[in-house]
Amino acid sequence: MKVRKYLRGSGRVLAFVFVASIIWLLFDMAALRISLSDVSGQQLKERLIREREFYKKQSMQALHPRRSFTHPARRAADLPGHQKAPGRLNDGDEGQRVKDELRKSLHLAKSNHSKFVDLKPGDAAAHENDNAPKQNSSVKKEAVNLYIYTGGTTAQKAVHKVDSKPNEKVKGVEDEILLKSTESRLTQTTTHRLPNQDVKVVNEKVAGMQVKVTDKNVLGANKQLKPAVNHPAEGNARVGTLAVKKSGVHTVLSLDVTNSPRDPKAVGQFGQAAVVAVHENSEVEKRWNEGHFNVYLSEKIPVDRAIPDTRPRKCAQSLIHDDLPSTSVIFCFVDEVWSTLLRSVHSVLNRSPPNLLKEIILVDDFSTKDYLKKQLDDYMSQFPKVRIIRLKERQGLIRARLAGAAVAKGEVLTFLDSHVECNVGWLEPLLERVYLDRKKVPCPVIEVISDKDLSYMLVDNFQRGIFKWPLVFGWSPVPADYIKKNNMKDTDPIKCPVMAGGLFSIDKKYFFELGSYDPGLDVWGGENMEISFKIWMCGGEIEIIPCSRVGHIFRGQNPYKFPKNRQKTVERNLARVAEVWLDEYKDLFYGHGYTHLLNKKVIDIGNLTEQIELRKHLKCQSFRWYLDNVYPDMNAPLVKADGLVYNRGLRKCLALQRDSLSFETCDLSKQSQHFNYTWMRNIRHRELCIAPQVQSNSFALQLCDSAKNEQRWLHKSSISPMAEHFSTEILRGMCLEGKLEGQALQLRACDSNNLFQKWQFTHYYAQ
Ligand code: LR7
Ligand code: MN
Repeated sequence: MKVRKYLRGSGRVLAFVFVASIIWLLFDMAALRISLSDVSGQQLKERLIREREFYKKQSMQALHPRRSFTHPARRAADLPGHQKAPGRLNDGDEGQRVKDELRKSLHLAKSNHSKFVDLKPGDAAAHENDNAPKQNSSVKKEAVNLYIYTGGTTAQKAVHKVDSKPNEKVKGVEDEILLKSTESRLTQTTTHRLPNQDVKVVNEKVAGMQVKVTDKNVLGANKQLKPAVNHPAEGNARVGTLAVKKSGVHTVLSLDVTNSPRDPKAVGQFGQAAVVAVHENSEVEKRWNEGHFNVYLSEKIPVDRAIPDTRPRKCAQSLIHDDLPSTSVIFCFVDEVWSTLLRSVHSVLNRSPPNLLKEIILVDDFSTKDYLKKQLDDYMSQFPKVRIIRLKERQGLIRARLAGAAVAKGEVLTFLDSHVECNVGWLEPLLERVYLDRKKVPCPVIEVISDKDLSYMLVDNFQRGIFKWPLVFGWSPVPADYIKKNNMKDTDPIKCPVMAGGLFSIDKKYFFELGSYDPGLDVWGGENMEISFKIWMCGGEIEIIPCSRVGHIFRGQNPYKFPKNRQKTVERNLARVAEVWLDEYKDLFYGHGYTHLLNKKVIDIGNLTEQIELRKHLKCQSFRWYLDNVYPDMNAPLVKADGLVYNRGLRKCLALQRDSLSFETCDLSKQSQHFNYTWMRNIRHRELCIAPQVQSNSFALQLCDSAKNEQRWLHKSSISPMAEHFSTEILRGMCLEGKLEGQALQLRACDSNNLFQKWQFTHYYAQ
């Protein structure tokens, strides 16, 4: 009765809640038991496999990124039947129409050429001004200041602007700068008749050479005095200089000085693909190895040929400070081909504002070719700005660059390879960045000059230099979400984790403050990694500047000899870089195929004390900081796998207690069961590593030593039936097998079916 009383009214509700809670609690406990019991046995195995699959997928994605690792422009050109160079002209039908018109007027419509070059609308004015056929032009001499006639940003706009203001002249800031830097000038005004317009080009004589200024966008530009090249957040302020000078700005100079008239029919003119007649093929082949590119064809191309202005459209409107620092351009070379060396030098002389070009230093790294001696001296003697330095023995490009830097008089050093063509307006945007912050190290966009037909190819926008393990340089697109999030324009500087190496400007004082290059690096290779890590980790920045573009001949092979073995030289350089800069991440370098470098008997990487001291002295950040802040999308797990080591046959996990190994019921909470599978392929528990003991067919526990081959075990190195085994590297065919009695491990002949030889880590981070 009493019970019934309590179950009346609200008591009934309370009782119901009470009973329900008890049922719920019982379910919960059952679930808990299930989850506890799955720690050991078959269910753990399944979980491990699931985890492994997940990490396998992740690491496969990392190992085989969708994008190939070649230069973006090469990729475009090499694709069979490729019709359109990527990422340039996206303006739909209108863009296509303008492009067709351009091709017609620029004689670029050759079907084979369209494979490589995709012009953008903004190129129109520059090309027409610069290179238009001269037959309809009337030339008259005028002793006047430099007048710059505006075009526009597209062919269309150019037509309208010129039509509506046919005679307007704008005397820009450019004039003043040019006038400051030149004494006597003779000006010619040339009118080129183009299909719909008259475009005037002013030709000037400066120190005996013709100057053509083909600025497309000067009209009105002087009114908006705001440097357009700047990164949006950075505004106009200079960083790292004591006094912020008040300075005017001018529109970037689209200078192109050349012997006029330029022969429009010349081979390779305007960066076009040049074709060699069939009967000349044997000649091409014969001369190929002189430079590992088409040396024969290169000789036929004018040393001062025009190339298409491939800058993003807005670049021609960029504003540049009037008081930029001057630069020494340094070319190092060894046995460089005559025509390409000259074309490199001419491209700098012809397309750099004279007031900013302090000098060109040619560092001859003990070349063996005769033409690079007196003949080169004689040729260069016509150009007072060119100096030649000859090294008395072969130093390699790193020490050759240092020799150039040591004598340079400019405030900024600009390094270039000796087979390049600097494009219109290439220099000012680089120097502008150094001017804004002396710790910025700007690189031009490196475009591709074909090694086969010497055509000039533009490259994708938004590319940056990166590395993959083991410190292999490559190009990779800036992630799309980053572009979107930062609202990046195609003219904005691109932060670049690693520079390609050959083409960059750097404040001279800053270069030496950073300790320049490690002079212990030999001949070629790795110095780009070294300087990149050094710059980023010690307070600087590397940027790619889309408004500065330089073509480079990419060669299949180095055309010069290495004093020692090429591979060994590069490996040694990289090991020096890894030892000084990578901290604990150097394991990833060695673990990707370079473990042999850890053996001091095999390779002597030289003394690193000075480099390590330098890093301390500069108070540089850690490599971890670099990965987190500069290259966060890099996959860099410190070990290949870790967690429990589960034996499939025993269904138990390996445990290390008081220096002995045993098997226990798997338990993630027990530290004694936690092992790492390292990049050195060690099975490691804290400081101890497992090694085979061959005589007793057993194992030994040793202090880990990354140089010791015997501590290396292959595991998951292939997808063969042996993938889950631990097979010893020093004794192929022998595997670790788990057993319960006596010694926990024995060394047995590998057997793909033996479950006691199959092992699983809890987590896999890399294959
Ligand atoms: O012993 C040498 N002495 C030299 O003076 C070896 C080379 N050199 C000169 C050589 O004549 C050339 O002018 O150094 C320059 C660079 O040598 P390349 O052209 O053989 O090098 P590369 O273009 O194949 O290689 C790239 O990586 C190198 C790694 O050490 C250098 O950093 C190169 O400067 C660099 N080139 C570029 O960055 C251009 C773009 C390539 C890409 C990607
Ligand atoms: Mn090169």
